[in-house]
Amino acid sequence: SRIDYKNIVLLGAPVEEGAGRLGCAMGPAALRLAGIQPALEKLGHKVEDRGNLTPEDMAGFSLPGLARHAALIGGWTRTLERAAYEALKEGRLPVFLGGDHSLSMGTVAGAVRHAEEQGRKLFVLWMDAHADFNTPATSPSGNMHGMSVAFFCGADGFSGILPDDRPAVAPEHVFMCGIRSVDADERAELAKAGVNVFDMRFIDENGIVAAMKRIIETVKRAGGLLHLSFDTDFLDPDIAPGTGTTVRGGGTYREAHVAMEMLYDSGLVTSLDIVELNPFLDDRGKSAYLLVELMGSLFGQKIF
Ligand code: 4U7
Ligand code: MN
Ligand code: MN
Ligand code: MN
Repeated sequence: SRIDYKNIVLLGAPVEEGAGRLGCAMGPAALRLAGIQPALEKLGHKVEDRGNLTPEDMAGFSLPGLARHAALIGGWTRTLERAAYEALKEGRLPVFLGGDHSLSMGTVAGAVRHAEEQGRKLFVLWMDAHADFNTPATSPSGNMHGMSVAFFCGADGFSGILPDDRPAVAPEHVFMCGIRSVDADERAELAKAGVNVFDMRFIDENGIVAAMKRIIETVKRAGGLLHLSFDTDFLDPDIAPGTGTTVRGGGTYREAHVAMEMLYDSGLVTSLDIVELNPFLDDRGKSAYLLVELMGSLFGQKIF
């Protein structure tokens, strides 16, 4: 099936228990209130809002090690894996409205199942201050929003959430952009796995355009599909205060926009998460409005 940019579905995933503080469950409502649907429709897309999903019941489930709310996050993962897979199979471009970043455990797992079935490679662009490469064995917090990439790359320690023989994303097909906070054990695992990391220093020295060019070229050459996972805390906290784990020195307004503009021109993005917006911490909708504006650039808004 061919993904149609003009055929977008919005899927709310009001999960917040993967984060250390509550509030992300209000994210889908805030993104809708900030006008995500009309913003995309104005650009000529057909947008269907399918409302919010609910997690499968996994009551009683737990993981060895430190993984808070593993049953609930596991249930969300199963629901989201199927939702992403099915939307892609229908030939639609799913946009997941988060919700904390644990939701990407499911969305990316579903996208990789779909890609494998199509005989295509799935690439992931992870725009985030954090690498989210912890496991229940390495996590300093037990917060599962810091474990998503390890999960969908098939790391040990998550058994029982999805079948053990599920397809995994190859770590060398994961590109991280904006990284500036990595835990000690997490860093070692990340390097061992061979994930591609464009950290803030790389962006300072070479510019975000250089990073984006390399990523886009690699995906194009491989004929791959691209899942974009956009964590609000990729952005500098001065322009996006509405998130629970801010880190200074983040992406600027124009860095974020030009990255989205380049992705639109590439035509590569086939699925998307917008995550970690915490409206309870926001300043009069500032971060929600900015995210919607960035989605405009990702879906074809032109300056000139
Ligand atoms: B986010 C952290 F220890 N690494 O694992 C952890 F610093 O989705 C933060 O990127 C994770 O916002 C942040 O708890 C998860 C911490
Ligand atoms: Mn994240
Ligand atoms: Mn983050
Ligand atoms: Mn966060």
